Amino acid sequence: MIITDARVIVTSPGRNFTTLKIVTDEGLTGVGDATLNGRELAVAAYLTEHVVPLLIGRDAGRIEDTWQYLYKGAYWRRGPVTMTAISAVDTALWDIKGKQAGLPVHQLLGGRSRDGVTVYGHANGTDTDSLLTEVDRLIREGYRAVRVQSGVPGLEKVYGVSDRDVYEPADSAVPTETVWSTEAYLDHLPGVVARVREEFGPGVKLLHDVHHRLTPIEAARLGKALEPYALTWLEDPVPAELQSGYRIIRRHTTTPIAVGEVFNTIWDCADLIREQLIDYIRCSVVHAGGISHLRRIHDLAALHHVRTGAHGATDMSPVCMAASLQLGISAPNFGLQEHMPHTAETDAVFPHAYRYADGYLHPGDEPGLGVDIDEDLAARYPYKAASLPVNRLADGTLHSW
Ligand code: KDG
Ligand code: MG
Repeated sequence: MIITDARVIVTSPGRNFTTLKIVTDEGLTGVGDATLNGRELAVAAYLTEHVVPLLIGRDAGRIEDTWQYLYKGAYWRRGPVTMTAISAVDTALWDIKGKQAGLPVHQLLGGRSRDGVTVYGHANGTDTDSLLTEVDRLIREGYRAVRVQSGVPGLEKVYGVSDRDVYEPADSAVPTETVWSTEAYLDHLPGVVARVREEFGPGVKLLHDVHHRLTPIEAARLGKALEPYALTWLEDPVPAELQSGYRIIRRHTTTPIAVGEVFNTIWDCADLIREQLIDYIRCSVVHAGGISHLRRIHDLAALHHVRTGAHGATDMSPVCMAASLQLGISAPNFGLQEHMPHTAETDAVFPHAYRYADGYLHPGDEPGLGVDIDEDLAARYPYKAASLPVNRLADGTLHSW
């Protein structure tokens, strides 16, 4: 089966998404998510200028060879733009392979290892009372795992929290500037988690995302303070460019650690996994080389007692979510899948077979990934520049967001 066309579609049904659609001579098509939040057009250009011309005329069945060709053939390896583009191609080719076989992709990955993919929802509160209301709502909706994020007294804006209905951090063409205080955060958070645990008991899995803001020794202190409340994971406590930094956290606390949403390849987490410095690896299909490469990361993790915890914020399109669920239902070391539901407009642009029920997402049994893009509808939502915020300390120093 030969690739005859590949289209890059940028659409903004409430937020920006970049999608690759590959077309074959036999009429089968496949889709891949190519969304890199705040840098959507860079990936679109990379695909259009440098990848699509190479795809035309290739055998759509040669998924591995195409991955190697785009990775090794670029000479400039890795990086989020390159790897997101490769992810899109890889995912679309798996979609086509599944349709050709008449099977959902998880059947090509070894079949189901479980009945449903356990998801965690987001409970966000500007203060502790509103956070408790949100946790209660999610538990009543069936969630067994809840990520808790809270406002911090003295800080106007904190990652994960807003007073609007839908939290969307990429909120302005020029990055919004927010002020950060590690001291205020470390002082406040343990009390918040204590309240949530006290209110809801041991039956619910609780998670928290630090969003890359601490140093290893600060993260170690936080992990220790949170031990009595038995978090399922503390996410991205420290920026992970320096993987050895995680040794310091590990030395001091038994709070489990989850990392990986900004990683692009297995090399970003190889030491973290091999040294068992983390408990959950959170790479996504869209940013970590597609189904082919993420499966390798998961397999390395499985050998080292590390479970999966796939990133699933709203900037992973429904195409990424569909692919993530195909992996999640089949991976032996699956842990949790993040679930931050998309808007109705986004769901309409990306019709999909997956569905939420009682704390689980189910990928469905449609051949391929079970997702598509409605190109006519997509054309009605033009791209709108939107960047993620930046953080500064009170004295103006730029800090990780
Ligand atoms: O684009 C950035 C978001 O995907 C990220 O801020 C969300 O940290 C995140 C999470 O865990 O969902
Ligand atoms: Mg995160």
